[in-house]
Amino acid sequence: MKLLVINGPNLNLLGVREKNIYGSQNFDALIDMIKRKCDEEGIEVELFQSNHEGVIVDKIQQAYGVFDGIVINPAAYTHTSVAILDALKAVMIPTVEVHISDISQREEFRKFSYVSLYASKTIAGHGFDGYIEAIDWLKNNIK
Ligand code: CA2
Repeated sequence: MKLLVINGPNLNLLGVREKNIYGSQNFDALIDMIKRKCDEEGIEVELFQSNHEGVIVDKIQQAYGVFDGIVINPAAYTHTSVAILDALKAVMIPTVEVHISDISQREEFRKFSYVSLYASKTIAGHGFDGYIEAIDWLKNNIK
């Protein structure tokens, strides 16, 4: 199984500020944790982070026919991007959406997710563990 893990804008700054919301571990720790998990499970994984909406759209388009599943934390684009939603709908790759924080308990503008209109599952508020849960879900549910 081949998974693509996409992280959106500013997630590369994890552990720098807002530690009360996103925890104190940095982005490298997140990447290491995901790589270790996929290694243990015998899953091939590519990790991708971008601060640019169109670059994320390009990456999703290029995933067609290459990846069996996508784990995506679209970060701020969660709440704004019809383009990312449309790209996911176009490639039709099984997708799990992850948020480190519980977006349902934060500001009003974070409560709506465009990506959740396509994602098979949304995991929010479980910290970094949400990515592990997403990988497990895809492993157990991809035919
Ligand atoms: O909870 C999540 O994972 C989010 O996707 C994180 C995004 C936020 O815009 C979403 O509403 C929820 C923010 C990503 C990183 O933001 C940082 C802000 C300050 C310092 C470090 C990271």
